[in-house]
Amino acid sequence: MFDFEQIAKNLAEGNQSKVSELVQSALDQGVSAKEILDEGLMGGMGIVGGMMEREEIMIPQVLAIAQFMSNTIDEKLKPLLQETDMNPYGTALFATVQGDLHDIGKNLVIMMLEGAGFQVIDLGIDVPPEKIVEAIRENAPKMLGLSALLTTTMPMIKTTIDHVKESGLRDQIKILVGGAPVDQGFADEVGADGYAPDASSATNVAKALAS
Ligand code: B1M
Repeated sequence: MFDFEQIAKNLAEGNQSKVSELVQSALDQGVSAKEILDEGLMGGMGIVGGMMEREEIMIPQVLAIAQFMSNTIDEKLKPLLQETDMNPYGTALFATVQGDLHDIGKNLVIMMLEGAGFQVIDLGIDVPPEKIVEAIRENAPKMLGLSALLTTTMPMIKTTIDHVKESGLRDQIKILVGGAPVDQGFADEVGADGYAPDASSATNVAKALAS
């Protein structure tokens, strides 16, 4: 049994070279990329979240850890996490809603969807509803994915969906929502078509919505 706590602890302490070494060693021992992500890296982000709450860590340090986690996923885990069957599901538009700067979760969902055969247009972070509506007009995607990580930016998901409705484009697009504070009840309340708690279930929900 691999000691995932070591990855989590070293990530939270910012020991980048140790994390790289441990991730590589887990892969060499045949541990799955998904387990390394879920038990190790996500565990580390959980520790960081607690440190943020207790004000034991400064924001620039959190940013550096977040950036390092993204790089590790891209370099070491991405090829192993993506599916190999490339069925085209059409285009999906993704954004972190206005006011919210968190993008690691969104990027992970995008990576899994691309691996599953979606073409994804990523509008990035802090995206105003007007820009999303404009991008739907320009690209005619089949799906819109909205991510929010803060309880204060969750309502922006509803505002964005309302803008899409007002623009007359709602019937042309399926909307998937997610992010740590979001749940199925909230998704139903704001009129989304789907909700997913994590990147792998997001792929399944997105496939179901697109077919
Ligand atoms: Co922020 N932050 N942060 N932060 N941050 C949280 C979210 C927080 C829970 C930490 C805490 O205090 N415990 C807290 C929110 C509290 C709340 O609202 N209830 C918080 C806060 C308060 C803040 C600031 C206000 C701090 C400050 O400035 N004082 C500030 C806000 C800035 C803003 O957005 N306006 C802030 C800033 C930041 C950084 C910029 C420093 C950095 C983000 C860097 C980046 O993303 N590039 C950061 C980070 C890293 C975190 C934590 C530590 C980690 C988030 C993360 O990347 N998790 C986080 C604490 C935590 O989550 N434990 C925290 C890993 C990621 C893979 O998981 O994003 O949940 P997650 O994504 C999952 C699912 O949610 C789901 O799938 C993903 C993969 O499985 N999912 C979707 C996500 N999007 C989806 C979309 C879908 C479907 C599924 O469909 C469309």
